[in-house]
Amino acid sequence: MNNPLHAVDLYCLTSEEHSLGRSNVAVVQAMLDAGVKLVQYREKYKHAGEKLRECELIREMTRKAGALFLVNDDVAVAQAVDADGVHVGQDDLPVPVVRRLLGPGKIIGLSTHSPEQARAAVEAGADYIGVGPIYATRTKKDVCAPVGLEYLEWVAANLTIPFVVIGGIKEHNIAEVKRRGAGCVAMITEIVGHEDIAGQIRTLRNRMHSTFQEIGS
Ligand code: TZP
Ligand code: MG
Repeated sequence: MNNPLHAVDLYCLTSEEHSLGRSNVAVVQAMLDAGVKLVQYREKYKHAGEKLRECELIREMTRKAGALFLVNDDVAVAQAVDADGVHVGQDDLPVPVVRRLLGPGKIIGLSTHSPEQARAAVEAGADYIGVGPIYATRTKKDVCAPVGLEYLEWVAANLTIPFVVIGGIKEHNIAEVKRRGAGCVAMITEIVGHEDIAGQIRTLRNRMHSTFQEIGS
């Protein structure tokens, strides 16, 4: 499969509690207006009915914008709105089970925190892996200790499937993760927690792009 994740540089997630009073839907619209090509709906504090209503809207919006739409954890909601895929963690449904439920054409991402978990993710048929938390973060409640830049470097050197770095990534350290081999960068609070989401996305993209030129790859 020509993996669409290879073409994504900025991976945006929702989190209404960090969105300065704005709704997930409004935040996603701002992301799409800024040209974002992948959105993951991540919402830990809402019931299924409300998640479904938001995801129906976001599905329409992402389709119109030509952006990929993934749902965190909730396979049923993803299926109901025909999302492009699901992102799961180590304690969620196993990748082969999600694959059986979603079918072969959908994208499945799995969070990993070690080389062993990364190899197991590839073996299990994940389409991409999450690599993190790179730095300390307070955004995720049940988060493990930072995995550090060494694990990122290991993934960059040893795996061929796409990977997404996440956890504590900010304007000031985005150049560092790019230098250590990150292609695709995921951020929550650095984007949803900014007054001017579109402007912040432009700033982050510029930072990523200038690092790209600097390392010449
Ligand atoms: N997975 C690992 S760290 C994290 C998730 C969902 C939270 C990242 O949030 P932030 O605000 O970009 O540190
Ligand atoms: Mg999860």
